[in-house]
Amino acid sequence: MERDTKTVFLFDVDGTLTASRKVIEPEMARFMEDLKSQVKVALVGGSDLVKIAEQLGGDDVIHKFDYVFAENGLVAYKEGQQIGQQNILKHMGEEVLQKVINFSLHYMSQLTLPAKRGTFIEFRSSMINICPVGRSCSQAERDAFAAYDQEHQVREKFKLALEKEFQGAGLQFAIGGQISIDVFPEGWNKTYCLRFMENDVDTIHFFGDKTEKGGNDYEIFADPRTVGHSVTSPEDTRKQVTEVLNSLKH
Ligand code: M1P
Repeated sequence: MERDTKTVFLFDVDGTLTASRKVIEPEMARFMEDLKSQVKVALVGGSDLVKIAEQLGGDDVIHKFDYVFAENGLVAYKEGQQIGQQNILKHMGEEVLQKVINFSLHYMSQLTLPAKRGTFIEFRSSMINICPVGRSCSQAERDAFAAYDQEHQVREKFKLALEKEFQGAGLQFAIGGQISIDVFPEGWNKTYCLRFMENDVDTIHFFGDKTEKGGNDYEIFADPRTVGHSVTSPEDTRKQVTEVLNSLKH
């Protein structure tokens, strides 16, 4: 089949192309290479570009995909060239951001968890990532927090407290991965990246695992500009992509 450049397959990273924060499996990497010979392929992750590159084959990641959108697309690359960069500090101002950071540090200081390590707040170019266990935790501590969180809804309760405290402040709070909450201005969710593709292609197929309300794939999955596909694992992604490809050939 001739490459269909009017169709893009857009993928979330964690839980969709890779296991959470893990490196892409060789089989999945080969599958994506083959897919790129048939349609355009794109990535959209909540993580920053450094983390996305770690998971998807190093600095070359911006050349392996037609589009790479880090931090929900607030940091955007097309065909290896940077085409967008936003700044939360300029957008929200120091005062609001400090209130969020102070409130979060205070809230987290009252939590007792299986483990607490370091880097409870990570300041990124377009979002703040808040992490009760601390981003410097080990893989075992990450897994222990994830299990504890499932049982005790630590992040869900924290997110509700943030939403109550910052009602009307123009901020959005999203549970993306396993151990943290992303904070960004309203509208800076994954739908932000669509502006960079919608004039280039006719159809955007989106594949993500956190597509339920409150998950960080929800808005883009439900957006009228995409055809949304909810997946449960990288294996399920391959299965669903193959089904969509087959339907395009008929
Ligand atoms: O899946 C995307 C998320 O990946 C990480 O989440 P966690 O460390 O909680 O598993 C973070 O980079 C987060 O910002 C991002 O949304």
